[in-house]
Amino acid sequence: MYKDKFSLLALTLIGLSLAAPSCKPRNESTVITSDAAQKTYVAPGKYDEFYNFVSGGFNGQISVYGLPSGRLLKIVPVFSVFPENGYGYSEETKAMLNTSNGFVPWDDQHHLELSQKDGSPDGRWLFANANNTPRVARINLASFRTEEILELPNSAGNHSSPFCTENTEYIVAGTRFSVPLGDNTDLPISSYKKNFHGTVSFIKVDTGTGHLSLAFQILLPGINFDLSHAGKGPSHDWFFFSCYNTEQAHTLLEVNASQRDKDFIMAVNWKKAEEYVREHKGDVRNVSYVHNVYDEKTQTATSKKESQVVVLDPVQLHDFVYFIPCPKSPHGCDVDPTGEYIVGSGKLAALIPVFSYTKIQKAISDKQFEGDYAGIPVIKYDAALYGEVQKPGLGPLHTEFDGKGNAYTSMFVSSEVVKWSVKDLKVLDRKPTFYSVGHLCIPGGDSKHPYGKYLIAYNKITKDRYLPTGAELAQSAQLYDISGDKMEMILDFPTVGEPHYAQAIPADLISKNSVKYYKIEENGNPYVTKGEKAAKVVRDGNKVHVYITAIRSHFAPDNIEGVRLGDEVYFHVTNLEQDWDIPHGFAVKGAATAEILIMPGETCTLKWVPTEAGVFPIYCTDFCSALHQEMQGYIRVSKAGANTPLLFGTNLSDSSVVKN
Ligand code: RUQ
Ligand code: CUA
Repeated sequence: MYKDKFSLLALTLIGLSLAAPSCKPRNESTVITSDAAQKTYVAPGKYDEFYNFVSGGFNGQISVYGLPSGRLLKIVPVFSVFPENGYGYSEETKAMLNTSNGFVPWDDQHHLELSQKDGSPDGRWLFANANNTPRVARINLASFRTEEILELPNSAGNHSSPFCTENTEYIVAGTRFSVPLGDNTDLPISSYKKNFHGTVSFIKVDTGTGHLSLAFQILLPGINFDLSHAGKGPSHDWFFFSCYNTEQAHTLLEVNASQRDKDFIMAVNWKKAEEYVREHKGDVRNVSYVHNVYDEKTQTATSKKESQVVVLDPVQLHDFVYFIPCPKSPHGCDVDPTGEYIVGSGKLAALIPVFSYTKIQKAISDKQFEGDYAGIPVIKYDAALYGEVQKPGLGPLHTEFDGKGNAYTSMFVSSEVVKWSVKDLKVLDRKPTFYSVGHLCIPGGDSKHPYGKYLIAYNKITKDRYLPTGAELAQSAQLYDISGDKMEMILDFPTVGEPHYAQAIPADLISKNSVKYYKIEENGNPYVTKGEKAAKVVRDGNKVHVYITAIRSHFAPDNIEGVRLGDEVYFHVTNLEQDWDIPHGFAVKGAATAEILIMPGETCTLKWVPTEAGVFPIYCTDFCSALHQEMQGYIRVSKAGANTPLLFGTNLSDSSVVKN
């Protein structure tokens, strides 16, 4: 995604061509050692050591891999409909994708963050951002399902998100685009400097349920917010955001937003902000946003419209927002495990600045400001700076940590990962990536206690790494063993979509809690059928509700008559199985939706509006038994106004007419 931007900037500013062949690292032949295969080999039937949750970028989903094997285990749909299991198509899940702009069945998913306890990932939830129509999502890691999506008002592109505080008190959401806010937003684009604003949002996470609520927003000048990370340990009360386009350009940003020598890291004291909210110092603004929650009990998502948000203005309310100059168009904003060092990665900078939390605090109390930017104090660069990593490589983007005092930064332009020591800022090692690396991930690598051991590079350009598949190639992730002094590349594995940030966690923190099936007695779906005997078809005006059960290897009923053109048919399919890994699928010919995949013990609803009279097959789509292929039936549709009697069952003879 940065390729075009970089080609121009690199030519003009770095004097280096970015045309694809030149981004090929030079020492390619030296990368693989002989025991690489052993290090990544997970024998058949054996489990991987880590789960790796990888954002899907423009596919709007999350993919789950095992490490070190790189095996794809699952795709979890979040912001995009998923015909594979009916997410966003079934009546139960449609509401998940509601927004104030209506049903938005796609998004651009960039960053993931695992929930944390005491600064370590706890395996409960995974949070995801949507970069297009501003939203955050919460995925339950027991069910691997998206349970909640919260839209963000006063935002236009939620890129700087969904990073969380040490105990998951909050996740944040900073807008990528600044836009006009308030009642009148129909304004000339050229009035950017005067009328456009940005916000960052703090979203409260309920410790018990994980439920999200928009706690407050901070009103900010019209610049772009890119990435963020929470402080930890001593810096627990603070959050750090990278900002670019402090030039406030609204056109040709690749040139116009690269004028200033430094942009900013923004430091926010969220504890202080909380105080202001508690003291009602915020402004309650009328807005409109949608909050969607999937209820495990009813197995159904509902949407709620929300209409207010508390906005804090740091120009009026002092001492909780500061800018720190950071060279040059910073992207990644990463905090080391001790919480003392904040790393800003200027995409166009020839060095990596590392800021000190202690010095920032001292600079604030000594008022070492170089002035203000739009009314917000700007701390002097030198007063906040711990030091600079000199000559790290070209195009630094993101930094992760190994918990042993080392940092690893991705270099987009020079296609490499660079390892450096946080204490003395010396470069210790560099290894090529293939090619143009974006994000990095080390298990626990942005937490207080990284697990080290592996590093994964998520590359933007694949070129010649895999068999060609037409104009679009698989994305390429690369696994490095980082347990020794020198990094060692041990595996390439293709990924789906375009991965940005990722998270990894020891497998047992999640696998031990994994749902195996849902207890049928606890099924609270209003359309459940708790046994074959209860199966029925009910007409309600032009709506026909089919209460149908699935168990190896038949549906009940599997013959249905009495539906007429003009009817809407709702197949409420209950999977009666009480065993792990026995979903049934359900599809009907000509349905303008997708299949639904029903987990054992659950009920799921497919809506079908027949478009012609005739007899239509229904069948199970998931190969569930030796007689899976026999798991089928028919539904008859008569002309509008016909008086075909309602009839349903299994083993029906010519005379078995059921009145309803
Ligand atoms: S981005 S490659 Cu996180 Cu959207 Cu940096
Ligand atoms: Cu049920 Cu195949």
